[in-house]
Amino acid sequence: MLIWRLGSCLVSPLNPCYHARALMAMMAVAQFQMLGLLNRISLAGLAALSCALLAAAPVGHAQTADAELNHTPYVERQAVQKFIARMVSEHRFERTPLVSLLSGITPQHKALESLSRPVEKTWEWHEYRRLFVKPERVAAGLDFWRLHYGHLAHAQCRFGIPPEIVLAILGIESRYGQYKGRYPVFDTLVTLAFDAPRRSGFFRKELEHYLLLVREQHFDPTALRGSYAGAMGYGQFISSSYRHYAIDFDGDEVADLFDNPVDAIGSIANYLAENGWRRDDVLVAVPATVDVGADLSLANSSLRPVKTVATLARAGFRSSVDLPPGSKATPLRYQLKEGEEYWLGLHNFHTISTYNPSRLYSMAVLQLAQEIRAARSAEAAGR
Ligand SMILES: [Ca+2]
Repeated sequence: MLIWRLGSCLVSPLNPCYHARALMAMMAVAQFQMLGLLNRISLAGLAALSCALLAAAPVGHAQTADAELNHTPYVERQAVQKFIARMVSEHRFERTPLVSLLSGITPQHKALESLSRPVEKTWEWHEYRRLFVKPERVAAGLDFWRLHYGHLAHAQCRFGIPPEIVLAILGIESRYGQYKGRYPVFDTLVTLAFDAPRRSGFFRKELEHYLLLVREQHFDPTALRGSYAGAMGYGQFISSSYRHYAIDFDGDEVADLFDNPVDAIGSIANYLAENGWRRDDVLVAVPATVDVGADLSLANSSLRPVKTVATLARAGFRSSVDLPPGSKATPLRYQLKEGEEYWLGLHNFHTISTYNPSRLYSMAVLQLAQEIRAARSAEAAGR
C-alpha cells in the first residue's frame, strides 16, 4: 500500500476516511484561526493538529482491554452535543469549529487509569515521602532559589509566601519545570469529562475553562501538554486555576506558566494568598504526641483545622511546641515504614491542601520546604 508521511502521521491515500479527516482537521484550524483562537499556531502546530485529528479513528483506536469503555466517537454522544450547545449559547463559541475540534479527539485511556489510582490514595506516607522529599530535589530547589532569588523575594513581599514553600510546590509539581507532563491536555480533558462518570462534573467544568483559557490566551488548543488530570506548566495548574490565579510576574503582559519560571513563582504565591495563606503564621504543622487512650478516630478526619488545641489535648493529642490553646488544629497520622507519627496541621497546612487535597501532599510540601530552607541556611553560613 502506498503510504506517505505527514509530520509524524502515516496517511493512506487509499482510505477515504483519512482524506475526510485531514480535510476536517485543516478546516477546524482555519475556522479557529478566523475566531482568533489559534493566533499563535505555527506550521508545526498545524501539522500536529492534523495528526491529532487523523489519529482519531472512530473504531479500534486503542488496544484497550476494557470492554466497558464507550467507543462511540465523542461528537456523536448526547452529552457532548449538550456540552457544545452550552459553549455556543453561554460563551458564544462557533458551533462548527468546535464540532470539528471535538471530532479529532484521541481518547486518553491511560489518563483514566491513572485517575483511578492516584499516588495520594494508594501510597503510604513513607513511600510518598521517599518519592518527593529527596536530596536531588532539595539540591535542585537550592539551585532554583539562587537563580530566582529576586523574584522569590518579591513574591514573599507581595503575597507573604516564604520562598521555600513556593520552591517545594515547584519541585513536587514539575521538578522545577523539568517535567510538565506529556498528555495532550485537550484530548485528556475530553476523555475525563465524558468517560469518567464519577468525575464528569468536575472535568466538564475544567474542559469549559480550558476552551475559555485557550481563547483568552490565544493558545493552540491541541498543542498544550500536561498531566493525566489536565494540569499544566511549572505549577501544574488546572484550567480553572490558570484562569483564576495565573499572573504576569515579570511584566511582559503575558501570564505564561509553561515556559516562564518567574510567572510560575508569582502565580503559585498568588494562588496560596488567594486561598487564605496567613503571612504571619510561621508554623504550618507541628509534631504531636498521643496519650495512651487518645481518641485516634479524630486523626485524618479533616484537612481543615476545626478543633482547638485545648480540645485536642483533652482528646489525647499534644503539640510538641506551645500553641495558643484557642488556636485551631487538625490531628494527622502518617504511616512510617515501621510505626507511625502524629502531627497537628494548622491553618496554612490546610491552605497548601487547597492546591492538592491530600495530607500526604501538604506534608511533603512542608518537609521539602524545610529541607530546602535548611540547605539554604547552611549555604549562607558557609557550611
Ligand atoms: Ca509574564
